[in-house]
Amino acid sequence: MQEKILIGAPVDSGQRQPGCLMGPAAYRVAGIARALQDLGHPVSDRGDVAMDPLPEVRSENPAIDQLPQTVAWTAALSRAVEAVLKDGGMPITLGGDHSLALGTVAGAAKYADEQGRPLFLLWLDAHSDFHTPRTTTSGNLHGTPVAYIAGRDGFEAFPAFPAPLPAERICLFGIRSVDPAEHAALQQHDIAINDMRVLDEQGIVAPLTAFLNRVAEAGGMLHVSLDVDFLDPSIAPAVGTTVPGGTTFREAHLVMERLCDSGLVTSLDLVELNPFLDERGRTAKLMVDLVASLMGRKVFDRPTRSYS
Ligand code: 6HN
Ligand code: MN
Ligand code: MN
Ligand code: MN
Repeated sequence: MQEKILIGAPVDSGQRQPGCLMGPAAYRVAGIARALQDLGHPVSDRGDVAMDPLPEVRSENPAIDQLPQTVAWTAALSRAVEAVLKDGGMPITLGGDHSLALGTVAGAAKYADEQGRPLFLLWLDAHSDFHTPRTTTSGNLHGTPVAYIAGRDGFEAFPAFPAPLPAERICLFGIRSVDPAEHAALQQHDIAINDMRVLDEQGIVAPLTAFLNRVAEAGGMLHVSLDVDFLDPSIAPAVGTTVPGGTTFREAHLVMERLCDSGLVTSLDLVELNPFLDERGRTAKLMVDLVASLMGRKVFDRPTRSYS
């Protein structure tokens, strides 16, 4: 089986609430390596990535927080993810706030480009993260990676994104909090937005299957970015940006089970876990269990016999 390679990304420059830098340690304590090994996967842990030296960059937007740090993380994490893919492994980045995806997806995009394969992105999140450094009012750069990946203007301080993903290769899933500037920009793009209403009305399976079929038909690589706040706060309290009305325990597991069956996932981010806000590690443990579902843990091999 393909090696699963853990990359610690103690990033917390993308938002202002301290604690995300403890995320990688919490995943290790919650037993992520062991959970994968128990499923038969070879696992190696490359330890925590270090930030690059701080570049001299600035933004015209006075609200922006910690731009040099975020640019420095972007460069370092892009290299780390690309290196794992080149080694034939599947990178699992343990965050760290969501600004780390500026780097991880850039690394995956660079590798996909070299392979001549299209990269697709599944964004599991309460938020659309479609601000640019120019439009963000909070100044928190964790709200920007999808815009960077889609090639929006405003990221001049960052390394150029290898080959921006066209809208039809991006799928937002679980969305229920979109700022006005993001909303306006999303209306100009054809990005699939499976907000919570879509999931309530159609369920998880139909919209997810439609996207996965596109990935499969294109022979694509698939990067999955899982934000803790994709989950309902009642089951996943350890995140600084909780939004009510998130996915349930079973909905989230079903997404992971379907992703597992598809065999399409080539890289994964686990982001926004803030262990300082957790209750006895329950959110960290849930995230590890979701990864286990994605990697093949199931009660029964399908099809199961059901009784009616
Ligand atoms: N996340 N739209 C809000 C902002 O501050 O720009 C929230 C961003 C949340 C970021 O989900 O990773
Ligand atoms: Mn911080
Ligand atoms: Mn996010
Ligand atoms: Mn979010």
